[in-house]
Amino acid sequence: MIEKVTLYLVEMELVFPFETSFGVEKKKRFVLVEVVEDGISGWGEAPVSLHPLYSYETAGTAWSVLEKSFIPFLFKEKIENPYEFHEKIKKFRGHPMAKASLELALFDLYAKKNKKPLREIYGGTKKEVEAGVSLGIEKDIEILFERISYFLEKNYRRIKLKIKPGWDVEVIEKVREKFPDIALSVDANQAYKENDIEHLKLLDRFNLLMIEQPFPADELELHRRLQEEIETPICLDESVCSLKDMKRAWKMKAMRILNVKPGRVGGACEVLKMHEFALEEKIPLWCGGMLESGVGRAHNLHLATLSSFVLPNDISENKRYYERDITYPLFEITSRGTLMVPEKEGIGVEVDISFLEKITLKKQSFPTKSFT
Ligand code: OSB
Ligand code: MG
Repeated sequence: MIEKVTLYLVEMELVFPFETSFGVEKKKRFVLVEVVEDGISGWGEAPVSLHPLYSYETAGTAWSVLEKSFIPFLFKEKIENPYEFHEKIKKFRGHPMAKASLELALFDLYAKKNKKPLREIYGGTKKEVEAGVSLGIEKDIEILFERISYFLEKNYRRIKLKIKPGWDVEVIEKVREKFPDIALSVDANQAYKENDIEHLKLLDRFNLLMIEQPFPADELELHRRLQEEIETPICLDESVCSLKDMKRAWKMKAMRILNVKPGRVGGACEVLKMHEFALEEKIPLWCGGMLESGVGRAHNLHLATLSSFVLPNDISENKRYYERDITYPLFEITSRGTLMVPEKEGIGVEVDISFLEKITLKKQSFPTKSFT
């Protein structure tokens, strides 16, 4: 039985500002969850953003529902494992990142108790995972060229560029001139509208691996219309928050590729169901990222070992995100452009508790004395 749950509100500064169609992110503020049983700690992360732009969740909303609803529920129902948690937590609406943080912490603990790496619990088959990098919008194209060159030299297998109206076709044209053969994709984070369809069709000439989430999350029909008119596969991110969403988007041909993030879909159990559907329907998956700390990234790495994850992932070295991370050993890219999946128990990386404490803005353990 779970003895203790601790929440940490953590703030970490990015090595370089990350600009998307939503705006500029300079730091990550997120909630880290630690569950303890028999002296063993399991760790999970709610990869929330500073403002409700990517989704409605923020560090504040995640902390609040964890504190007020999910953690009391876990103790009240005497939940034993992540599978049971997944089934029971469904009765609460929404808040997938908050649910995922607790579920993933339970998965880490469950794997540690079974003395297995998480990859084995999930049935993942890969020992290493293809690393890609997601690059933000820059002040000018020369800086972007430098960034791209830097990550290509480090052997990253795919470069993803953020786009928005005013930073799209011309930029991609210049990038393609300079780097004619690299694996390249773009991500608009919902920045376009119906009357941009003709403009977006111009991206079809650049041999892109995919165009990620050009339209708002609830505009499946616009994605279907664009997909019908272009060869480049459309990949969904924000639009798909469950297996049900995935089935709908696939059946109506609104996507050909899916970016999977455990936080967005409420945890690893949902990812496992989506993996099964992807195998049946031959849908290429890859694991996205939310600029996670080492905890969240380790979880992503284990999930990306599933056989339906066939494309390079948004999983990069710790150093691409943070000068100093909260876990060790660090993930380092191999000469093959991969990250090795830790073989130790659970997530397979240790949390640097003393550094974590230093960057923790707020910490609370449950049950508290006044806990009901
Ligand atoms: O849309 O994939 C996205 C980061 C924050 C929020 C949304 C997205 C991203 C990224 C970064 O693209 C991926 C990473 O963590 O490397
Ligand atoms: Mg995306």
